[in-house]
Amino acid sequence: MKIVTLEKFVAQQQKEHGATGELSGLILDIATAAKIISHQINKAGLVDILGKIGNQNASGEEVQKLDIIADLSMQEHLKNSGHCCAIASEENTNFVEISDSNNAKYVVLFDPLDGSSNIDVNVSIGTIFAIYQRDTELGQECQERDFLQQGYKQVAAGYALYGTSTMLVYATKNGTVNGFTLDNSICEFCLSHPNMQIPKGRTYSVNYAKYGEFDVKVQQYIDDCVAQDMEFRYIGSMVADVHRTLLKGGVFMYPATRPYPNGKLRLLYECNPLAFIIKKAGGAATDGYTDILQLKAGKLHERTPIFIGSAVHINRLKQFLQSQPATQSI
Ligand code: AHM
Ligand code: MG
Repeated sequence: MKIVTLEKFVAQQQKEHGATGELSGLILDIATAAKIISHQINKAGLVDILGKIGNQNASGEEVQKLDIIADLSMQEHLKNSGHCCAIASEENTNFVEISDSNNAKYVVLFDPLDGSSNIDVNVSIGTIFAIYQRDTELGQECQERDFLQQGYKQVAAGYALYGTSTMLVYATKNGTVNGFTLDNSICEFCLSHPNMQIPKGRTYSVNYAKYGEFDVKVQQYIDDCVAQDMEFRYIGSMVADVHRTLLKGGVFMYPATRPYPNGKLRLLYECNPLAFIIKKAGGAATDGYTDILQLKAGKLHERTPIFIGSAVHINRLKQFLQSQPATQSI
């Protein structure tokens, strides 16, 4: 079988689109960070880097939590990339400008390790990223508005999933969604899922424990999923739940709840990039009323309710939510 490495695939895409190589370079830098994070996650149990900061390893070195290791790894590779002028991480309050890269045209937002409650229990987690062309002029200082762009303006987005195997799934604005599996023996991501398309499917995914905190219309939709004899799955890592949804279809939701009236998940770091991928694969994503990719963030850590999956299921959900004037039960 002919093996297509990520590097080769990216080079082919660059040639086809007559691109400059900057975006290709960024994607390869993110892939390198993902390989390092994957390696750290795989050995986490052995070297005791799970759990809280403050532990020391056998060499007496300070040991950091995996989400900090992931954040530092992404930061380091993007800062050295030369292809982005600023980055914003879900782990940090403010964006970081890359001083010697003022002439680079891209900004990158990322959730270094999504699924934090699953880190210590050996359940799938992942790195999510979104790439935008800056709004400010080349050579100028970056501004917050470079990051607060609507999701449909993403030039590329994707995720690395650290599961039974490590995968990188990404799409560019003009391309399809493609999945690459890490072959640890050669340390390369190899094309394993070309041109991914979301099937209709029959799975619904939600934190059932919060059912009583959802709007009555969301509850009615969930009851309908049960009545339709749909399957239920919930991993508790959005990136893994959305990956399953991409492969198997159905719907993943994190609605507004009483403690989180604007939803829990972050628009810029989690929802936009995953909505970009699902939409490119033929699916849809909404906050219940507005397409996720049309939402305009007012701040870096803005949250939103999200319903994401195959178009058939999202359309049915919207019929439930939009049938009568909204009655907020939360
Ligand atoms: P995180 O970015 O701190 O990991 O939080 C986001 C996670 C999502 O991955 C997941 O879908 C959700 O939070 C799980 O929340 P809950 O435990 O409330 O179901
Ligand atoms: Mg997250």
